Amino acid sequence: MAIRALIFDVDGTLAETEELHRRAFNETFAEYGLGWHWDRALYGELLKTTGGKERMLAHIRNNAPATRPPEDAIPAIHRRKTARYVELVAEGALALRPGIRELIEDAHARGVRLAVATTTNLPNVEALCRACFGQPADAVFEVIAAGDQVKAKKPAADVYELALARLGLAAHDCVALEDSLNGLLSAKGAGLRCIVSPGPYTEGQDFSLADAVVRCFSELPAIKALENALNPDTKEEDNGR
Ligand code: XBP
Ligand code: MG
Repeated sequence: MAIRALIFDVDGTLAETEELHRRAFNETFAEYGLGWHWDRALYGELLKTTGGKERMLAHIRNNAPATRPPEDAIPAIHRRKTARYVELVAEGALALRPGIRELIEDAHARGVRLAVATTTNLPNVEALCRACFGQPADAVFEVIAAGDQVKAKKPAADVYELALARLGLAAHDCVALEDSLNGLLSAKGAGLRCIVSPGPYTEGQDFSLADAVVRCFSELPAIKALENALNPDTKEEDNGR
């Protein structure tokens, strides 16, 4: 089945962003005097909850921190965190994961359409594209399904279903690229083939539902390589090139 579109996850897939998100969260918590500090271990746990606002609520409900802002203050705190994250991204703190740029360029060259399906929000996607591609997000991706545009975040299928609807394509025409179990479940829930490349926070999760798992996206620098990864039995014999 020819691939008509690639649908990329953002955090952990386009770039390893979670350490920068964690820094933006912690700096914002300090600004608000919450006395919260999410270290790597705690953040790794909290990442099981997708969405920054939902993650803060999960921290309050599951870890009962000494200081608990009223739940209706969470959106404002998250807006401040987003503003801080956008500043950090604009300072050049992020790099695309190896292979992502080459794959996107090859897709553009071959007329394979490009979309995003992410839990993070639009300002964060825009900041990453400007910093890492030197272009606005809509110059790189035809469709961007993000954050609060859907009621249920990953692992629910909503955000991938939204991307498919906006592309006007069926799931079998597209391939999702992900880094996490939540993302994989979301893509599979929408009926998509999904290739996973785990990152530092998602290593060791159960990717048995993935159509392919690669150590690094640099193994997929072109559409042909991606097709081979999805159909290993039909892989063209390598004629020694
Ligand atoms: C990963 C997420 C996001 C980010 C933080 O999104 O779950 O919540 O961790 O971004 P993706 P926000 O689907 O791209 O892997 O604070 O904007 O939610
Ligand atoms: Mg991700």
